Amino acid sequence: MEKEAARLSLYQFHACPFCVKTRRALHRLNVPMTLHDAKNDSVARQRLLTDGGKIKVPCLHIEEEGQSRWLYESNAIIAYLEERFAGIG
Ligand SMILES: N[C@@H](CCC(=O)N[C@@H](CS)C(=O)NCC(=O)O)C(=O)O
Repeated sequence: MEKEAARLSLYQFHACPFCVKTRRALHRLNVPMTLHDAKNDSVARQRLLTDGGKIKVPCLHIEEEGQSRWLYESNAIIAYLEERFAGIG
């Protein structure tokens, strides 16, 4: 489980309701993940903009087989996490 989750990180704002909803899903599914504060951490913010494509949170960064994918939209992120982690751990 931890090895799987090591390839994921979440770009988010502390107080954004869509981020709160997404973090709740992480807790519920028991998925440990690095969180990046894209409001106050200028390096994380810049990376989200440059590599993800826009400043919009939450955004899930997925690294798989050397490929980088940036998944926007809280509902899409939660659906991805549920498909990948529900019933594990
Ligand atoms: N439909 C999106 C809405 C996300 C959204 O509106 N996020 C706001 C923060 S609450 C945002 O990133 N705004 C851009 C900004 O503040 O620069 C979702 O569900 O993820």
